[in-house]
Amino acid sequence: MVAKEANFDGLVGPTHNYAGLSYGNVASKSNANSESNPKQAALQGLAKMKALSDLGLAQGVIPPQQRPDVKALRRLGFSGSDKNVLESTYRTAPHLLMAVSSASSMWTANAATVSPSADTSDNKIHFTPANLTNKFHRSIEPTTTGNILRAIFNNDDHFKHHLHLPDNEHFGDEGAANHTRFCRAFGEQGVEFFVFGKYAFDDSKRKPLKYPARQTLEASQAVARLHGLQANKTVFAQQNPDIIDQGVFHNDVIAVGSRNVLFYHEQAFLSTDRVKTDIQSAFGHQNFHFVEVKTEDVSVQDAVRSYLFNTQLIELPSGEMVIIAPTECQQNEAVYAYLSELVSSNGIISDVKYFDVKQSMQNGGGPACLRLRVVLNGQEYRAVNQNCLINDRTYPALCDWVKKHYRDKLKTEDLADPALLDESKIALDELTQLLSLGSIFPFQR
Ligand code: SUG
Repeated sequence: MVAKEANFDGLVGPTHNYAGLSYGNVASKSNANSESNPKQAALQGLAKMKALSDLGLAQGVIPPQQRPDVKALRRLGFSGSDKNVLESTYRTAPHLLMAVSSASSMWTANAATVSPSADTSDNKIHFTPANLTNKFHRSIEPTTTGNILRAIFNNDDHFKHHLHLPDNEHFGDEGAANHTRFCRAFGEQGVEFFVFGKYAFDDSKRKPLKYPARQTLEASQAVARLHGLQANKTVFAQQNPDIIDQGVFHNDVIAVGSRNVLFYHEQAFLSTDRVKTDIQSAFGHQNFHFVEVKTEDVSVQDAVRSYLFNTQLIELPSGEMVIIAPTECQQNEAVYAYLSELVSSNGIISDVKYFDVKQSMQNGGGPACLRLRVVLNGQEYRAVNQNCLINDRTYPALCDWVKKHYRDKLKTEDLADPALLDESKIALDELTQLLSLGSIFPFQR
């Protein structure tokens, strides 16, 4: 088998809700306290996974984390039975209960940074879970993320797992949401492109004034070092601080790349010319396509609303490149016009396929947020836990599992219901058996 790119999507967890936890993420704030539908959210995500698998792509699934995270609340001084912990947190610090109940691990673009074996010094695939320090509700994900990745990619000959970076803003790391890889063919040495929001060590450099920059250059450099990447095949670029202040909280909200294509908004980077020169010189003399979207065609605001760039650029087995977009892109006039023109004229991207992932979108998570890309050659693919791959057997089993265990309505006040905690534990215990993952959750250890 030639090397191919697999997408590992996060399965939405049973506590999916809208708590308005992410300052700087416009959708999260504007849908705060709306009623969510966890069952629909999980089924929407699974439908996207199955569709990509049916298109001939390798597709995997990453399980949700245990929420509410009662252990995190105990660490913050709440005590007694689990029921008491939930009740007293809800009474005295409801915002904490919301934070430890978030199903945010579904956005697996933030789970880790992954470097394929063709790029690393020891020819293994390297994984570094993201520490997600900028948001408390996400900072409780990385340890379990590491356990989950080790259970899915469980083979020391092929996979190298690192500990997440030190839990400090200085090394704020949001994983693959700010990382893209370019290559001629997936199995060949590629160029790894890291986009950061600010310098951790130099206050004289520009940074956003209103919203936080979640990724630092220091963090990106550390990940590149850990993965043993070659300096002349690694590019670091600063995100435009002005667009972070307009709600572009990760680079994958304003740019997406694959193979020899970078699709991006003209305002995405602080210095676009420099980005283009650096990528082209690292890529070498082969053809590289910079597909730049002008503000007059699509404003930053429309890009943020529709998630035009939080799309997946996938390569079908026929070699065609296709965009996987959320239906919000169809509903936005400027964006739909742009995409229709793009596929009819540009010759690089041949089609757009639209998916309804609205439950996730309302928290600021589009199709690209929901997936972690892992390039795998034949041996590596066979070394992956095969029960975590989506196919005609696992897909219906996972849909049945969701239908059996998930609620179809959830308000933030329901998070204090001890029955939700029990339901989630029972569901996750069954899921780990379905996916043959062993004991990965704290309640199983
Ligand atoms: O970290 N939203 C997530 C969305 C992550 C999207 N990921 C990428 N762009 N790769 C975040 O801001 C909102 C949760 C809430 O408000 O209930 C949230 O965590």
